[in-house]
Amino acid sequence: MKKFSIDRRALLGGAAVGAVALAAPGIITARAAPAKFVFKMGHSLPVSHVGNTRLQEALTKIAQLSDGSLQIRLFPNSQLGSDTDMFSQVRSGAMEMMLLSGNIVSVMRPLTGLYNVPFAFVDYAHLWAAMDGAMGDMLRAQLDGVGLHALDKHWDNGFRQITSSERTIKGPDDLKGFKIRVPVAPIWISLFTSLGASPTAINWSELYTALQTHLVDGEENALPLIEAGKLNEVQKHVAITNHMWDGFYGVVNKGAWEQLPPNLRKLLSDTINEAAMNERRDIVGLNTQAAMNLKAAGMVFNDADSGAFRDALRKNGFYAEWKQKYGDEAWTMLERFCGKLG
Ligand code: X2X
Repeated sequence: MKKFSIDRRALLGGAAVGAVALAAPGIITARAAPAKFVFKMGHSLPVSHVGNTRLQEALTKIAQLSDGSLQIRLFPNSQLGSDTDMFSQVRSGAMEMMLLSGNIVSVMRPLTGLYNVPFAFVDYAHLWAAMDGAMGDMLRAQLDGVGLHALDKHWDNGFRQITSSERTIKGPDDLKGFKIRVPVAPIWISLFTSLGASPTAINWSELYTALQTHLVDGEENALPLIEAGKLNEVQKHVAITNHMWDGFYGVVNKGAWEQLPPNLRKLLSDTINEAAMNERRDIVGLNTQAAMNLKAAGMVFNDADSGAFRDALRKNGFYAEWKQKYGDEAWTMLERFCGKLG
């Protein structure tokens, strides 16, 4: 009988190969290669974003270290659909893994976006203490309820800034009537409505076009993503507000996770968590670099009065409303890491 062998290079090159080899009848013997797992992983970040490059590195490493047993094909840039579409695919098992923003999953499990409370976190030291500690554990446990296994280390999207085509935004008054795109998440709509703006929820994958056609006049995102998404082509001003931090959960469909033997689970978690830690470091440096690049590309930056925004939110009852929505236990947990809000 013809000896069954696996060409490792072929395996690394094409995810379908493993599946084909397994499916070929009558050639699996006791000495055959181990079972193959071929997963799909999606996210909405542009190909050039460091979240994508760090993830691709990790997935290549997983394929190599598992000798081709676990191959995860990466689909960046919303190739498999918008964040909202991918969220339902990873829950159903149509794809196995995703970098999932808290804002997307907060529609079903509000607590997962607890870190999005505006002006809660002012620096990374407090933020990572929360996300790598008891608060992060509390939030990750929520994902179990939507059929997902959450990896331990959150990925950094960054502190968010407001961009606009025409307005210079310095304080709350400048937001009056401002047509701003926000992610599909209740707390964003509530935030900008309470400040007198006119928010529209749109997925990231539709954002460039929404700005280009002036469906909206502005948006808010972290500088590295503003740059990678080339939003400078359709926006002029950047107001440094740091109004909110945002990140991504690394998630695996629970059924797919449970299918994996313990050694592959460990390899997957360790490698992707390590990549997340590298990506966090990259983002810090990129924040400065992206500001320089965006200025060189013609964007005009101004500092905004974060204190004035925060005062406005205190006065208009925003914090009181969200404290009630999240509940005392979650709010106390948040304040344990970021200090008294509201
Ligand atoms: O949709 C956005 O703005 C993004 C990509 O930054 C997220 O938070 C999902």
